[in-house]
Amino acid sequence: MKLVIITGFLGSGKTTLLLALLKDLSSDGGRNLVVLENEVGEVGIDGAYLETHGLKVKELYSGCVCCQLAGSLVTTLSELREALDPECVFLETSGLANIQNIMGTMEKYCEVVGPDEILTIALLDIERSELIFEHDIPVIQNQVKMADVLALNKTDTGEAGEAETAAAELERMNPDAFVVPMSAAEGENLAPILDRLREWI
Ligand SMILES: Nc1nc2c(ncn2[C@@H]2O[C@H](COP(=O)(O)OP(=O)(O)OP(=O)(O)O)[C@@H](O)[C@H]2O)c(=O)[nH]1
Ligand SMILES: [Mg+2]
Repeated sequence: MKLVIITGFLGSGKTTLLLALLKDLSSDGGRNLVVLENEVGEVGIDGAYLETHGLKVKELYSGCVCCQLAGSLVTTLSELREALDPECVFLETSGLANIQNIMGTMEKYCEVVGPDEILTIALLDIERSELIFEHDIPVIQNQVKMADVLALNKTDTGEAGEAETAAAELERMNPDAFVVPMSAAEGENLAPILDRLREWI
C-alpha cells in the first residue's frame, strides 16, 4: 500500500492541495484512495470538510502522529489496509509534525507500507517563505529536507520574481527534491505533481 505524506506549516495549504489532487485523481475512475487526517486539536475540522467533498476520510486527532499518536498511525494504516485495501493513503499531518520521526516510525514498525512506498510532499507558503528561510525553524527545515516534492504554494499572492527566488532557495536546501511553484486554491501548475502521482501510485 502506498502512502503520500503531505506536510507543511500551519495554513500552508495542505488541505486545499489534498482536495485538488484527489478530485483530479478520482476523475480517472477506479482508484481506491483514502485520506488520513491528523489534527492535534479535539475536533477534526479538515476531515469533516473533505468528507463533504465525497472523499473517504479517517481521522486521528488529539495528538500528533510524529509523537503521541505514532502507535495509532501504525495501527490505523493496518486497519485501513484490512478494511478498505486502498491503493494509496494520503496523510495530512499537523503543521508542526516532525517528519523525521514519522519516517522512523514507519520504517521500524509499519508492516503494510514499505520504505519505497512513501512519497512526501512538503508545502511552503510563498508569503512566509522569506521568514522561514531567515529563521532556522527545525521542524520546517526537516520537512523541506526530507521531501520528495516541494510545493511552493500561493504563487497567486507573490510579487514578481518571488517564486523564482524561493524555488532556488528550496533547491539549495534539498537538491534531490522536485520543486513545484503552484497555487492550490487557483489550481495553477498542479499538473507536475499530478503526473508524478499518477506515475507513482
Ligand atoms: N491565495 C491563496 N490562498 C490559498 C492557497 N492555497 C490555500 N490557500 C488558503 O490558505 C488558507 C489555509 O489553507 P489550508 O488548505 O486550510 O491549509 P492547511 O495547511 O491545511 O492548514 P492547517 O491544516 O490548519 O495547518 C485557506 O484560507 C486557503 O483558502 C493558494 O494557492 N492561494
Ligand atoms: Mg489542513
